[in-house]
Amino acid sequence: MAVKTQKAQQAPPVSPELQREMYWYMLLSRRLDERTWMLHRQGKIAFHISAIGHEAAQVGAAFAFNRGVDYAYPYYRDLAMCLVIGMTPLDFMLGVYGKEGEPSSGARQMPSHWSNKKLNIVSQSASVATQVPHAAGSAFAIKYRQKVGLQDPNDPTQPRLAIVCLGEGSTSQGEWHEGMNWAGVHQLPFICIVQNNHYAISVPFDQQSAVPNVADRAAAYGVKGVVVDGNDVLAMYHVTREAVERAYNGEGPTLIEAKTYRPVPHSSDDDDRSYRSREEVEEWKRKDPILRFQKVLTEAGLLTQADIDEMEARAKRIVDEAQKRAEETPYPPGHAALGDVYAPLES
Ligand SMILES: Cc1ncc(C[n+]2csc(CCOP(=O)(O)OP(=O)(O)O)c2C)c(N)n1
Ligand SMILES: [Mg+2]
Repeated sequence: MAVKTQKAQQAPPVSPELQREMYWYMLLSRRLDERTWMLHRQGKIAFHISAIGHEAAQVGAAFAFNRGVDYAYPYYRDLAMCLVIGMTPLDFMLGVYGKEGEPSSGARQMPSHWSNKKLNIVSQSASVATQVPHAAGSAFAIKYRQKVGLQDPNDPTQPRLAIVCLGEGSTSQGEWHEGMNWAGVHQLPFICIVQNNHYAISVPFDQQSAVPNVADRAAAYGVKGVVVDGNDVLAMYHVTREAVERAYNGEGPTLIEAKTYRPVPHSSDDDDRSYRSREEVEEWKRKDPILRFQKVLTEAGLLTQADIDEMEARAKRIVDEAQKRAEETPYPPGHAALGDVYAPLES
C-alpha cells in the first residue's frame, strides 16, 4: 500500500464561509495560546503546552468529522481542535488556572488533557499514546453495534467513527502499534492523525524511526497511510474528509501524518535552545500556517484587511473575558480532590 502525499488542489472546493470559519478558529487558538504563555511568564499559572504552529493540522481535521458526535481522542497539543469541537476559551482558561468547574477533570489533571462527555471528547492519560488503543476500542464498539443492529450506520446523531491524535515521537510507544494493529485487523472506522512536528521534546524524529515517514508504517497494519502538509489547512481538511468518508462507508481505517513544526518550546518547562538552532526555528516561522492561510484567503478575495482587524479585535475580547472569568473563579475546595471525576463516591 503506497503512501501518497495529498495536494489540496486535487480536492473539491470548500465554501468561503467554511474557509473563513477555519481562519477564525486558527486565529482564536493562536491568540489564546499566546496569552497563556504570557500568563505563565507572569507567574499566574503553573504550566502550558502549546498548539502554536499546529493550528492548520488541527482545524483542518476537526472540520472534517461530525464534531461533538464522533468520538474524539485529542492529545495535549490539540487546543485548536478542541475549540472547533466545542470546548470554549473559558473551559481552557479554567484548566490552566486549575479553577472550579473546569470540565476536563474538575481541575485534577494537567491543563490540556481534554475530556468532555457532552462533546464525546474522551478522557486521556498523561502517558502518551495510551489514547490510541482506547480509540480503536471505541471504533470496534461502533462497528460491533452497527453489525448487531444496535445502531444505524447512517444515523448522524450517533458516533460513526473514532479519531485520535498524537505526536510522531509517541508512535514509538507500544500502545500505538497495538491500537493501529487492532484497527487494521478489524478494518475499523478509525482515523489516526499523527502531528509530526519533528521532535519529541528534544529527540528528533530520525532518532526514533528508521523510515522517513510515520505513514510508511501504515501498510504493515493493513491501514491506508497518507502524508500531508500539516501547515496547509485545506489539504488537511481534504485528506481528513476522505478518511471520514472511508470510515463512514465501512472502508476501514486511515493513518494521516501531518508534517508540521512547533516554533515554541515543547512546554513552558522546556528550553529548546539546547537542541535546535534558531535558524531552523526562524525558517519554520516563515511557513506559519495562519499567515499562509491569510495570504491564500486575501488573494482569493475571501478576506479583507477589515475582516482581519475585526477578527483580531473579537479574539482579543474573547481571550480577555475568558482570562478575567477564570481569575475570578475560585479554586475547587480541598476535599474535592478526593471525589471521583464524573460522579460522587458511593458511600
Ligand atoms: C509514556 C510516556 N513517556 C514519556 C512521557 C513524557 N513526554 C510527554 S510529551 C513527550 C514528547 C512526545 O513527543 P511527540 O509524540 O512527538 O509529541 P509532541 O509533543 O512533539 O507534539 C514526552 C516524552 C509521557 N508523557 N508518557
Ligand atoms: Mg513531536
